[in-house]
Amino acid sequence: MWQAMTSDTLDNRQAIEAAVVRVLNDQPVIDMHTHLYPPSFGTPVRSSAASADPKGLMLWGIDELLTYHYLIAELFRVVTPAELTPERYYAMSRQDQAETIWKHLFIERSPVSEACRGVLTTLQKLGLDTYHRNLDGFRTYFAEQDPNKYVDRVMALSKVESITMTNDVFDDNERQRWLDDPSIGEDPRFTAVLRFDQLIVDWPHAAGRMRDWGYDVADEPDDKTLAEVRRFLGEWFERTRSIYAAVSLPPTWRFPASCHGHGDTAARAKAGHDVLTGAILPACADANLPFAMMIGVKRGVNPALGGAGDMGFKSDIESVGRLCAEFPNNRFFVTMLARENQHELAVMARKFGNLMVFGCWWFLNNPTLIDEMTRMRMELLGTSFIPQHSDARVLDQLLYKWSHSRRILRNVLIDKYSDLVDTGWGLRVDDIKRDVRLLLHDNFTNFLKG
Ligand code: HDL
Ligand code: ZN
Repeated sequence: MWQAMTSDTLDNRQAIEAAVVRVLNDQPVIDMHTHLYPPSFGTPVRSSAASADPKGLMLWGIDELLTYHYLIAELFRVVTPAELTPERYYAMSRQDQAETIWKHLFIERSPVSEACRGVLTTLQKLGLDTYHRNLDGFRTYFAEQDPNKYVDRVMALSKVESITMTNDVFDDNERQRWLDDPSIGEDPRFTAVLRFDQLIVDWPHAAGRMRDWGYDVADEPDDKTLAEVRRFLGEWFERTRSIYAAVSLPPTWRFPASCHGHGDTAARAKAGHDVLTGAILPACADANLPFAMMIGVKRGVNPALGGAGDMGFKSDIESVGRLCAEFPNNRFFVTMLARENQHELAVMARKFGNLMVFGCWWFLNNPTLIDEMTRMRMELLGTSFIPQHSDARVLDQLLYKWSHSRRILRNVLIDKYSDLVDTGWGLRVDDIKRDVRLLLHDNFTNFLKG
């Protein structure tokens, strides 16, 4: 007996659109990859309610928004070396850096890039007047904010239920904070992810650091070394209460190992391979943690730009498939940085249930590509993928990154549900609620549980 169609059956585009808009606006999202921190990690931002910690990790407010490394890259497209060099820029105060970017990218040119538009969306969502372009007026607002209350406000406005951090154990500043204060990560609004790129991409350097920390590891990863890496990871998984583990990998990464290319050696690539297979994946399996691989980044393509100098290149999807096949007891979050990898990544996810595709990463986090990727993924994977993460580095960016992405997801869903209804399918509001909760929340939490 066909289930009776309730009154909330949606049989036309207008009804579908209204339902999708309402459901998307109501569904909180878990942001599964950010570079955000709670106030417990200190903030370099001065305000009426908090003293500034120059090496603090919680970034927020107009000067941090304007000096986001995406905008630094765009600044150096429009100034000549005679006007400003990256060296002179980085020697400026944060406020002077922000004013320089505001002048060149917002006042002297229209802020039409996604990163520029994002600053203005953020200010607008906070109820500030972007029409009069008054930078000092923005500063007055932010100077009055209490960082802790501001976290709540931004999360409520952006409908972000939980913020997932990136906790790089090889970052001395961050690592020492965890060692100095075991409770530092206890803010219930944030969860931790242990990040350790160097274990795979630069094992000799990682081994040296681990020896400094008291771990008995060799430059050649023998069995004792692999056991020590598993101990190291287990201790830091526990200390941070990480919900998954993560690395970013260069476009030359291969599995099984081969030389990573320029500046790498076959020995170093093999060491990374052995640490991955002999320590990282067993440690993740022991802790029932998924392993996230963000593949395709080449660091320092233009070293002068600092954090703005990285680039993405096409990477090897076959290596991802081989890893998923050889480690069926591990679960893998994967995102890739090249547009050219997106279709084959989605097809590879059709082959492996332990592969969860996520996000429109970094140079893909632009409306045109988010739309293209989300449509393609839905046509290949249905609702079994995680469409987006923010990658936010500045707290307030949640306001624009999520509003821009929800709008695109809305357009995709309206089209896909309209195609569905055109087949005579009886679509209900509850169907949309279930699907949107999967895309923004449950696909992530279910994959964490395994
Ligand atoms: O490695 C990463 O996690 C990347 O997201 C980088 O942090 C990058 O600089 C970034 O912020 N992308 O949005
Ligand atoms: Zn990131």
